[in-house]
Amino acid sequence: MKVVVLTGAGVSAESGVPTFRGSDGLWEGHRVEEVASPRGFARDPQLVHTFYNGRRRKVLEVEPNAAHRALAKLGRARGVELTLVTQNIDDLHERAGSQEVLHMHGELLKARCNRCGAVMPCREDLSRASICTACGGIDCLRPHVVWFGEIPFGLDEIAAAISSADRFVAIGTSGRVYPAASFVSWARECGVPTLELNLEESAASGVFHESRRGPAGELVPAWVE
Ligand code: BJW
Repeated sequence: MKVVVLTGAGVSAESGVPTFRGSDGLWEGHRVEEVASPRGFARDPQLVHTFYNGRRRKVLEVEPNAAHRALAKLGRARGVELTLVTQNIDDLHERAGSQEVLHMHGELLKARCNRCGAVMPCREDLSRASICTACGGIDCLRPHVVWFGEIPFGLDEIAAAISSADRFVAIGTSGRVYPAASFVSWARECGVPTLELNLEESAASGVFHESRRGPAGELVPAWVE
């Protein structure tokens, strides 16, 4: 059975990682779009570094939860071919034991050089003074993440996996950010049954064949069993 799972911020919420569009969707008075866009980075790189440095420190403090563990178990289940796509930039799926996680919006624990294109591990704070370990350039590193207006990673692979899937499941995502928000429609167009697991109704709930409401830490293990 081929299963495609798309996860969003809600899957890491019970680990203590804040979602984007929670109560006010703001970070210290800035809209997410201001700090997660190439224009925002060009305007105020240090502000953007500070945003990601804080999130990197937070992610290094937290642990995977029952939802991450249940998805890792699903990936090991006999007869299941799982494509795990996450919009999350944390590494909690990997730390729970999932392998080959497709990080369509990038990874917080990596940096990328704007000058030579190298991608490198990054567990420390980034700043304008950080030096690229590949080319030696200064003030050329950025978080290895996908900002608004940039093309997400792995879209061809994701589209192929959805088109041949037996089931598509979206967990803890608001359905407000494209193209991930369109995956459920892509699945339906291919005749794939679709399931949503979310604490609340999302912008895409109406498109799914079935929606279940509750915390991912409860819903995902119950679904995987
Ligand atoms: C729980 C829970 C619990 C809580 N248990 N559930 C106009 C119309 C249509 C599209 C556009 C438009 N204008 C611009 C666009 C495109 C734009 C876009 O979508 N904008 C929208 C805002 C309208 N998209 C892009 O620019 C993308 N690129 C693109 O389109 O390229 C062009 C192209 C693509 C493909 C083909 C051809 C051309 C890039 C988008 C990049 C998004 N980047 C971010 C930042 C990444 C780095 C970082 O993390 O900082 O990605 S933004 C942010 O949102 C982050 C997330 O991955 C993403 C999605 O958020 P998510 O995961 O859904 O979180 P929340 O907070 O929104 O929701 C949490 C959910 O969890 C809620 O539903 C809760 O109920 C639930 N929940 N606790 C279960 N315990």
